[in-house]
Amino acid sequence: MSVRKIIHVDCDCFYAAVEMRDNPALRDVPLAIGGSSDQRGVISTCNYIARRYGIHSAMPTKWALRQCPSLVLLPHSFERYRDASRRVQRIFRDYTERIEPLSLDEAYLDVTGLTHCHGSATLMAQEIRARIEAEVGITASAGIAPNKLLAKIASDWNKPNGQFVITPEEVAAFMPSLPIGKLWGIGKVTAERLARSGLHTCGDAQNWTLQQLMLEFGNLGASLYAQCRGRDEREVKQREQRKSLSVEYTFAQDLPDLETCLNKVPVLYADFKQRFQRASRDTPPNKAFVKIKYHDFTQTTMECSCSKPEMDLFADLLSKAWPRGKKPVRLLGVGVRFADAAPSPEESGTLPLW
Ligand code: TTP
Ligand code: MG
Repeated sequence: MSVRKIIHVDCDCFYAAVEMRDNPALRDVPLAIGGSSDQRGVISTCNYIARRYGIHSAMPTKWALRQCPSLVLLPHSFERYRDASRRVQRIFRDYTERIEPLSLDEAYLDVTGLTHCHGSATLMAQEIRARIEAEVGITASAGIAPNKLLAKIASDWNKPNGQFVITPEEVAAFMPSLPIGKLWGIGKVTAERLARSGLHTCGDAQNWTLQQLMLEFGNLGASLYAQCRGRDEREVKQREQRKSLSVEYTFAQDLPDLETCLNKVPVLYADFKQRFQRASRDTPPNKAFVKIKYHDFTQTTMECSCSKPEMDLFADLLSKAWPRGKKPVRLLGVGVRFADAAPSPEESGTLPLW
């Protein structure tokens, strides 16, 4: 088994958490987000107070209101959920480019070989969760494990606002009591079919040989054989790689000339540098650029080769680029581009720290 370090992060009652953040009075009441009951709506999610009444995702709103008449029901505000999601994803990208988002509020991160937090995936997960709370205003739970299967199971273990680690050494002891329905690709119907054959837990499945499982369940049997032992070789599949990192400011009042533009470089650079220091741990950039948007919305960018972006370089680029328009400026940006956004994880000679 290849030794990976995977973190699965899943925000707690995501839509409801965004609503509670934006209106703290909602924190103390049963709250659900979903379609209204007169239009045959269903509940998308609800806060943990509402869950005590048995309310859950995909439940018809009508039933939910019957079960909890004091339920506060809100319509969706997808723009705010997407914004929160983008901000969470940005935090992930400060750690690794190897990110596989599963939905707005959930992603796998492959942190194998990263040196941040002394290489401890546990500490990275803790830091990521703390930052999500501080910077986005919602909480998240995390699972840390040698593969995607176990990381996802683990993130549910101490929900909400918790995390759980399964080290490679703990896998063998963890699996036998795990209900088979927790495995990847086993829905309710399949779990019932397995139960009819006496397979309730992963331990039950471990007593079957590969041949027996395949004979009885075909390809599913082969997958079961590996999964019930906690094996999963699926890679974290990146959907997108960061190609650039930049900060842009739109100014309340247009900057009339080059000198005023140059005066803004230190504050832009300070902001950029902070993000850059967090983000570029495993990828050096190959270009630096400035972007200028003039008051009439025409724009220009100028770039140069660079692996260590310094403030003077941006000031220099700006001085060369501004005369192209020689007009008041409404927006300035500074940033870098990456040629190869995702290098393979470094080989580590030391024992992995969990
Ligand atoms: P989940 O992560 O499944 O649920 P959750 O974040 O609300 O709660 P928790 O993780 O703490 O158990 O889904 C994320 C969001 O996706 C959820 O906030 C709303 C939306 N969603 C639906 O719209 N319909 C659904 O059936 C589910 C499960 C989720
Ligand atoms: Mg969630």
